[in-house]
Amino acid sequence: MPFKKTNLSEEKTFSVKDAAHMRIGVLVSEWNEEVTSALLTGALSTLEKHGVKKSEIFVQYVPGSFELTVGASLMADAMELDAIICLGCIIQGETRHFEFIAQAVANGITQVGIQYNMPVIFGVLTTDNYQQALDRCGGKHGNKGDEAAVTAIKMVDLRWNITA
Ligand code: DLZ
Repeated sequence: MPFKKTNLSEEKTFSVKDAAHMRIGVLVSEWNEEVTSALLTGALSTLEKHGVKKSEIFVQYVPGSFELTVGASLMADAMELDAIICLGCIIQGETRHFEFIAQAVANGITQVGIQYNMPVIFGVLTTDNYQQALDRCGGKHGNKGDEAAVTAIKMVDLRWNITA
């Protein structure tokens, strides 16, 4: 059943498939570490809540969100994974860095997914300020790490069960 909610942290358990046999990579940007570590906490607890074994979750770090693309490509190449969740936090500043990085990461993650025919999930916050980021990593707007984990499970299920 399609869902209309904008906050997937509240996604009901019954609509997410059992993820017991999934192998999931989680790639975390160290930039804005307070936020990305909270996204990671959310993603890990949601993966485990839906049955992914701790031993089948592989966490790696990259320096900044810009490196998520190559990091995801390296992970996809080196490991037998069913999906990769990319977690990052890009905050609008005075420079145009924000737009360059956000655009590059969105495009890059999409390309890695297509290249490896694997769900590569965009769990990257792109916010105007730090408070908005805090609101989305366990604050009043939920935890987007949870949402990225739910999305990964749903996409692996699609990958495994898609029929012509
Ligand atoms: C350089 C930079 C800036 C200005 N801002 C952010 C940010 O808000 N979030 C983030 O994840 N990374 C940022 N970076 C670092 C870049 O992602 C990248 O690590 C460097 O440009 C080196 O390639």
